[in-house]
Amino acid sequence: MSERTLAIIKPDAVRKNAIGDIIARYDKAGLKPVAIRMMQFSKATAEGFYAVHKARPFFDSLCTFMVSGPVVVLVLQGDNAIKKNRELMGATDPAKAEAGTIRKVHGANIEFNAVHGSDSPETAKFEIGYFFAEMDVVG
Ligand code: IDP
Ligand code: MG
Repeated sequence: MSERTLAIIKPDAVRKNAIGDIIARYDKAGLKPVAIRMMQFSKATAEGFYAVHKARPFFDSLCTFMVSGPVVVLVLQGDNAIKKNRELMGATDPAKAEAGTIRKVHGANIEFNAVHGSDSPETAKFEIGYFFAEMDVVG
């Protein structure tokens, strides 16, 4: 079933000039970009996006990281896009991620882990709507 997911190339990956490599991995996996936006998060943008993690001990640090430089926000479309992107990303902690996954290749640690990906249809809907209007998405 074709579906959409939200991906973010985080500030650490943008800083190390990995945008092209990461988008090429989406392409090869059949995850077609249907919207792309480069932006600098404000604190409020980061806190709203990660509101579900508000009670976690790493919340403030995570939000500080996410505003530390520009990010690339994408909507990816394809068969089982949500699960497929989670597999392509690898585990949250790069040390535990499978070889060849984006986080294994580009992540430094459990916080600076290169990419975000929606984890369910409900979060994908919220996250896509957080950054894009329907008219911003093609295909
Ligand atoms: P996910 O990105 O694999 O879905 P989540 O548990 O949703 O992982 O956490 C969101 C983000 O918060 C992670 O991608 C990572 O950047 C950061 N994070 C998660 N767990 C920790 C932690 O234990 N310490 C520091 N940062 C964390
Ligand atoms: Mg998550």
